[in-house]
Amino acid sequence: MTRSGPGEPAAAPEDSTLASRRSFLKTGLLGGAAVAGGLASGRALAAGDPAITEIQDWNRYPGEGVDARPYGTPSEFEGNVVRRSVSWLTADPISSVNFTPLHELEGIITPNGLCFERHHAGITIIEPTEHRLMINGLVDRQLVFTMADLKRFPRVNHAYFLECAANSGMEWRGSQLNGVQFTHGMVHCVVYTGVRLKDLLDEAGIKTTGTWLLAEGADASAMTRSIPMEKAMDDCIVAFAMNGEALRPEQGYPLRLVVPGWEGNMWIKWLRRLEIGDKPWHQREETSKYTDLLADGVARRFTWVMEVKSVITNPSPQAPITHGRGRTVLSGLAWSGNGTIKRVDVSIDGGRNWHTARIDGPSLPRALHRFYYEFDWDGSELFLQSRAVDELGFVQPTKDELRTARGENSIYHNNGIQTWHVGPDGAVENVEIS
Ligand SMILES: Nc1nc2c(c(=O)[nH]1)N[C@H]1C(S)=C(S)[C@@H](COP(=O)(O)O)O[C@H]1N2
Ligand SMILES: [Mo]
Repeated sequence: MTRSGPGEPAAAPEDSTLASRRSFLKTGLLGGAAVAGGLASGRALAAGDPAITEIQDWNRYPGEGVDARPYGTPSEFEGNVVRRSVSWLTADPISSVNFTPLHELEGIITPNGLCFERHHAGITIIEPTEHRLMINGLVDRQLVFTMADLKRFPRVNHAYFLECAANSGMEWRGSQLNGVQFTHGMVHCVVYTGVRLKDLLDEAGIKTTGTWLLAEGADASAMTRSIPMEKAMDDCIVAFAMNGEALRPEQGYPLRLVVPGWEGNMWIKWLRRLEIGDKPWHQREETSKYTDLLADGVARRFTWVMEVKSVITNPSPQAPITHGRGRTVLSGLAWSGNGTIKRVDVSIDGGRNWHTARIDGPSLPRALHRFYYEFDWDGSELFLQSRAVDELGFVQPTKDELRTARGENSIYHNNGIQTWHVGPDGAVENVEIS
């Protein structure tokens, strides 16, 4: 390395450095922040670094005016920050999935354009003025709402994670996909705006025999799931906005069901109908799919809650350590369908020693939590793991513990501890050691 990294002591500025600094001051272009960065926490102010000693084009010419992008898009230099799919996973993109680039994101909120997509019959395009939500079945009054009708109910705002029950499903029997985007990217966390499902159900008047609700989508898959009335009356939202703007077409525009903490499949997109009944409907998505085949051949059904889980997003296979030894920031995400995350532990030696990570940012129930662990990397190989504990005291299990409890046949509901191997060169690989 020619310049000292952040983990190494900053060298005293040499005379030549001071000289170039003085000439910079003369031109009147020196940013105060650059000096502070160079002397305090950054690399030593190096002579002859044209990135700081030369005036760049962006410093010389004015840029585009306002309205160059009426709907703003990310910097052209962030073009690699995209959803990605795995081509061999599904036969056709209309019934497929892509993945959130977790290793490229900060904080707890997923930008709308990066929320993973899971469709069973493609992205349905709905004209909002023609969209209707119907409530029928065991109710006093069968009702139909337009979007305008719905927006006259009191609104609520909540940040919630959505995790597909199949997230990490490919990893049940061993490590397989080399990237946190692919092993854990079927999760996103969004601030939803909508109306309480309870308010709509109260308006219809649920009969005392009405103990189950069937939610149905307006897409060609007519996705349908049974939801127990206690959950429907508790915290479910009929949402029309995400992160402050209308739902994206991929996420169910103009209306989707939000079922906090429960598996993503129940969050019906393009929501068109709510039927009230006295028993579950046993639809395809709650029998053939989204059930857990146990070791004895029995399929466990209705495992709705997404249990406590975490993963280190950086470093990870798509985000290796490139700065060499010294000061290193480890970052990750934790979440639980049971509420908030109480603690996250991090190990850099494959679970022998654990350190309490620092949770930073809002700690909201059933939302993603961001954690950090800062350490000095000595350049030796590491086995990185994270283990979350939720507010009910549930501890994220190892994959061996999961397989002992549930056998080898499962796909869904894998909340096991993930291990990343870091080599001396900083390259990261998906491995399994426990
Ligand atoms: N109408 C409808 N709703 C749906 C689906 C669908 O294909 N059609 N897919 C479900 C599944 S399996 C998941 S994991 C989530 C994915 O939500 P997202 O695409 O917003 O990430 O939507 C659920 N709701
Ligand atoms: Mo899903």
